[in-house]
Amino acid sequence: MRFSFLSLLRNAFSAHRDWPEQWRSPEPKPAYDVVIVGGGGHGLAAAYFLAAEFGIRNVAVVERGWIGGGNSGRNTTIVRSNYLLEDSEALYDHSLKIWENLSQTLNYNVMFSPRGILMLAHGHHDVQSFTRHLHANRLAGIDSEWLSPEEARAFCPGLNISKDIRYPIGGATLQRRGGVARHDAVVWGFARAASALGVDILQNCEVTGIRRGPDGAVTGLDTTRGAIATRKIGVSAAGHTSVVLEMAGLGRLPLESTPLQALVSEPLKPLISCVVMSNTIHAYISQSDKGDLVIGAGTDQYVSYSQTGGLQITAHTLDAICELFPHLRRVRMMRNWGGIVDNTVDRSPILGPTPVPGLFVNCGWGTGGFKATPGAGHLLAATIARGEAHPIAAPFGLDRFARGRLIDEAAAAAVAH
Ligand code: FAD
Ligand code: PYC
Repeated sequence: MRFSFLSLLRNAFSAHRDWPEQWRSPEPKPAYDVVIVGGGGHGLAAAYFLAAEFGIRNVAVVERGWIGGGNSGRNTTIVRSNYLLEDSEALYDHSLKIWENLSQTLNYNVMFSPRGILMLAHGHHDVQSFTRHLHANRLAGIDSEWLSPEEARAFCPGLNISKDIRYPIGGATLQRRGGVARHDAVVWGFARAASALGVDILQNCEVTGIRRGPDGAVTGLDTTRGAIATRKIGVSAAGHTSVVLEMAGLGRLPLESTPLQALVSEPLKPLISCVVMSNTIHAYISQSDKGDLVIGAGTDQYVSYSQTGGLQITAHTLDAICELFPHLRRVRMMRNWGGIVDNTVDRSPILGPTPVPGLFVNCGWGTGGFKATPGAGHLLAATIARGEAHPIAAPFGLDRFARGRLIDEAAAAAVAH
């Protein structure tokens, strides 16, 4: 069923009660050509592109809970591509270009809103580091502008540019093509489009084991809904990736899983029309279309699988937000939550084949993988279909840790670290 003006009108006459289910919920088949572990945005996008672009439709996505119940449904939805190094610029801009037409591609409104990302520089060191990013971005053809404090305030009215605060603003970079999207809609849009192409989405289906044959190659998976045979597995399990890959005997991965928190306020009239991020004081804010202020914090500084996190982290973030936007001091917060993010030492993802034949991985997106959802899914699909890393993904292989060829994006990703 395609969404169109006519179908919306027709369904309006039955108070929208007659829409068919958006994706199928089949029983698992005994075997698939490819199984994707993890029904977040990345896993569903990979399954969609396998079917849509590479003609591989006998695919299952196995999700231990419900689709989008992990970080895909818990993040603050910031989308941008203003990273420092060429490999990362190519990776994140590949994704941003897909975002720009994603609603049309999926025939599903993912509410991508390129409202501009303002990244605040506090102090001399920040100004130097941000201008270095800006020049690197422009050399790579990625849009970035420098704004003085006054220009930043004109772009984002209400921003406190007083010199008398703890971290005065020395300027800001602006990526106009960056913005936000509706996280649930991204998950649902990919699920619906993948299911329509024949992909089986298996919820409440936890992977408990990965089977390998005498030659070491994968032969299938054990799940809480039975065994599934397959020769190709793509793992896109975010904070649980190391746990899943250990099932294939891959040993310890260079990943640390930590909680990352966010919170939302009561709904307000339109107040903040762009996204504002401050790496230095670990705070970022935007306003959802419902009117809630969406606020994010830094990671909790300990390894944990708790999806809550420590209250002192959010208190610290609210201190920063109140300093940047003093008129928000009396706004009430409605709820906060956490997700488990998988951080690598260089704050860049891991995407590619593994030493186990037939086993592919997409992880390590840490605090910054929402923006990469369509791009990472596309690159994982291409890598699985061809059996070797897509050229854009190639620098991000697991082997870079052994070779010492790290892609250090700590500064570009640092808002939440
Ligand atoms: P997930 O959505 O977590 O999906 C992984 C899935 O794997 C989960 O649904 C999980 O249940 C499933 N799984 C795990 N183990 C198993 C198993 N054994 N069997 C079957 N299934 C399993 N990124 C940005 O770019 N911008 C932001 O503004 C941003 N803000 C963030 C704010 C917060 C609070 C958090 C927590 C993260 C934020 N991120 C942001 C990061 C971003 O959310 C993630 O990098 C991204 O969503 C990862 O998507 P995913 O599909 O890989 O993971
Ligand atoms: O990667 O842009 C980002 C981000 C913002 C908030 C959390 N991650």
